[in-house]
Amino acid sequence: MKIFLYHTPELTPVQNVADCAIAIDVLRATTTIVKALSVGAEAVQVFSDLDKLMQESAAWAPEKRLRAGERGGGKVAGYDLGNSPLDCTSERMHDRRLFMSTTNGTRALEIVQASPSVLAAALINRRAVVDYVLSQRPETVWIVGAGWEGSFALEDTVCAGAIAHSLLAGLNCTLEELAGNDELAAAVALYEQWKDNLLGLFHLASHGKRLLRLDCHDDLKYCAQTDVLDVLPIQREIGVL
Ligand code: 3SL
Repeated sequence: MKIFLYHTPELTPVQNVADCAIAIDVLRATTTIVKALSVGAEAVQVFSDLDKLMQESAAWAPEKRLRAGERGGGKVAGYDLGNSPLDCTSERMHDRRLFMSTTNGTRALEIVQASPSVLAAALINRRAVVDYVLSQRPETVWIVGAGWEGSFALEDTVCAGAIAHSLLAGLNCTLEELAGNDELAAAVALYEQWKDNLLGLFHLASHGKRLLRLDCHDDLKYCAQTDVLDVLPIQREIGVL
């Protein structure tokens, strides 16, 4: 198995597909997807484009859908939700499809949607993602970080490192054998340095700071937890997890 890490959708080579693609937006889109599914959402359908989301979700009965829209960290006017995992309660989500568009995270999922196997990963479901990869043993795995508007993000990179760190143990192989590119090796080193203080790393991260300015302290704490939900968001049709 070889794992390649691409820090942003823009850096992901779209002319190829990997056997398995893992999209990460720890702050906060993939954390929110995992949380929504854990409390009974029927599915999460992702869109980079808000107009397309509105068109497709209009075909669903209002009591069977929720619309989540985030731009710049805030809720888009007219949507039911923004992008906080803490808003995903079972009362709201149960048996409803979550139609979701965020600034970067849903773009990361879209860029890899042609892969035969597409997963959404965050720290909270790291173990479930690792167990799936270990059970399937794909030859090539791409991890795609959402980043922020084309730039590197610490929180997505450390999550990629957490996944690779756990796969190294599960496969009993060396980093040299597993790493497909330098980015993956650097992500493992980042995780090893910060694994006991992930919240501290989020406070250092530019997107963490952006969310703190928006008073999202509890979101940061929630997103910094590791292996707390046994949920595997996996694409079952294009754009639907
Ligand atoms: O960029 C995104 O997709 C979002 O996750 C950003 S935010 O955490 O909602 O600000």
